[in-house]
Amino acid sequence: MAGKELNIEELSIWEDAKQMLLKAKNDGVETAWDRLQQQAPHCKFGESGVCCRICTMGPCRVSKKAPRGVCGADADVIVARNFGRFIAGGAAGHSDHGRDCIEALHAVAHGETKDYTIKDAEKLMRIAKEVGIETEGREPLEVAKDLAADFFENYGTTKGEVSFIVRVPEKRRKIWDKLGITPRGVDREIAEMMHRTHMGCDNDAANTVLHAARTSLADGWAGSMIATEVSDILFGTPTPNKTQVNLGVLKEDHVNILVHGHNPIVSEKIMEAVNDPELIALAKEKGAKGINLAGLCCTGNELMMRHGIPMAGNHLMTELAIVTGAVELIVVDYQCIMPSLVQVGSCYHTKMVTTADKARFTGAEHIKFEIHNGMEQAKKVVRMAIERFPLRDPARVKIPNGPVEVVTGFSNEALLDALGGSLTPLIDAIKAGKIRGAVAIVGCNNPKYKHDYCNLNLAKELIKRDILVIVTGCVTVAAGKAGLLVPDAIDQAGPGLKEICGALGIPPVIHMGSCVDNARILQLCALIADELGVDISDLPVAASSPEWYSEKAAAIGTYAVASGIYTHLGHPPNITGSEVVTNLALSGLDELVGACFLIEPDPFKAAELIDERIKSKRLALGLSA
Ligand code: XCC
Ligand code: SF4
Repeated sequence: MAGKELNIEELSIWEDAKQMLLKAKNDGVETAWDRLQQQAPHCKFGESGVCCRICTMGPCRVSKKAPRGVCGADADVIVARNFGRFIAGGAAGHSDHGRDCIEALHAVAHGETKDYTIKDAEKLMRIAKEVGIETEGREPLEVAKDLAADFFENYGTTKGEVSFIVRVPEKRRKIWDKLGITPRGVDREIAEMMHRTHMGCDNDAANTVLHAARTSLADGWAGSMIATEVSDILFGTPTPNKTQVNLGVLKEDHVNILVHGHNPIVSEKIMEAVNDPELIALAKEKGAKGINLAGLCCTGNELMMRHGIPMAGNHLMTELAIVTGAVELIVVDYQCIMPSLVQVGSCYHTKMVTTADKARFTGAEHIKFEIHNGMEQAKKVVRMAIERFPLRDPARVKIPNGPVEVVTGFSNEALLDALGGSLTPLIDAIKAGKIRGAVAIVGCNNPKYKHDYCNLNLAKELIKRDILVIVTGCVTVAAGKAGLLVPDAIDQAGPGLKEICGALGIPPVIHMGSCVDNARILQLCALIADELGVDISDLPVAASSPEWYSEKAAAIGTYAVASGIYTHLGHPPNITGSEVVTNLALSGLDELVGACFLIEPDPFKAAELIDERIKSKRLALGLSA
């Protein structure tokens, strides 16, 4: 191992993380923080986006001395192409997840599975109607067939534009049409991005960036939005419920199973299987008091939103959860799953199980989940976990104590309910300046930051300023661990936000779900804009991903900006090698789509700058600052 000894105090703000980092060190377990040190300093060409590997005349790394690649591409073209493919990767991740949800809906509608059903028929009918499907006097399953077919079409090109374009405010649609960035089909935009960035195609950086915007919009307003809506139809629309977060949710005397990944299709069945009386009896036979299920990352968010399953941690806690020595099995589907989990697991008795053919891990056991066998496979996985309980070494178990309470489950439907059925109370509070604006803090962890320092401090600073905070993805756990996801947290909010949230009995930081559920926030912004008769870019709102790491997070940030939402990132994507692309991101897009990116690693400064933006939007609407 290279480099100097890591100072654990500096790595995370959390007690549970620090305890496990110390234990990892003593147990000889390597973590992401160790490997980051081995990788540093990072390659400057890669970091600034000027390394091109798109053909074998290269690879080319451009510099002052050699300003063009072999084909003649300059830094702007190379950076734009790399960025375009980065966005395509993220959009593909969310959207392919959405496709898996449609396949499940299709199978249910056509009677091809008994393992999945429609849990929210009311929502099914509502969504079908919204996208123009006849619902009058029809059976839900018949409507579901048509809805699945319609959603499948969103991936191709048959329709010219994606179905949820109906949700986009009129003014926004005009901007997209004028720029030629109205998303047509999910797969089409992604494939076109791959085509454009092949050698010898789109060699105009700004033009490539605009298609990146279009690709990201196909993610936000189709791939992710479909994933969210279909998941609600199949598994229920979330309503507020209470649960707990941090590593303390693991139980020393129980079989502990972790679900990790993104799509609720696997985790929902695991949740049912851990409640199977036969399996619970088997767990007791093996000496455990019962079976305990906890979530990680976005699949954890999905289960927490809908069912109040506790969350053990976010992205940087995934390795550390295994270091407790108390996890019998971790079952994953796809995305954000560190390959290192296999190695960490092998240092203890922890089994890793993969479930998707598109995400296999060497060294893990593969139990393939299909729509027709989800329940059977889930029981197999849970049984396997139980069998491993006797292999646990009690001497190597350490579970940090003191899980923290959270309130979760704020779908837009639930939020409307909490508001008494209409957006009016929220809009009135915004107009009166009691809630000055809203900011969605979303996304990941990244070991380049002190774990959750920026996620948490930005949330705290914003609520102090009477700005409502919405969280999804890995930021959820940060807010939750700090006690911000409970109604009592209004004590940390400014007077206006305190008054409104207090009256409604909701926390000042609202949990809206997983990363695909950022589509809920898009929809909410569109509803508010429509209600006020303005564009999304006129609203006193912003988005932020302080500690982001993934291609998916970049796609989210880009669709937020293209939808008119000013977006803060803690650090830039790998684009700084191009002036054209950097200037577009930081200001040029503001003129084109009414929003741009802000880059600021310091959460306190970021809060200040976001607040400035909200002030200017409020003043432009004729409201008090
Ligand atoms: Fe992944 Fe979605 Fe990021 Fe967390 S927030 S690290 S993308 S799990 Ni989506
Ligand atoms: Fe080099 Fe051009 Fe090939 Fe990229 S596409 S590797 S810049 S020759």
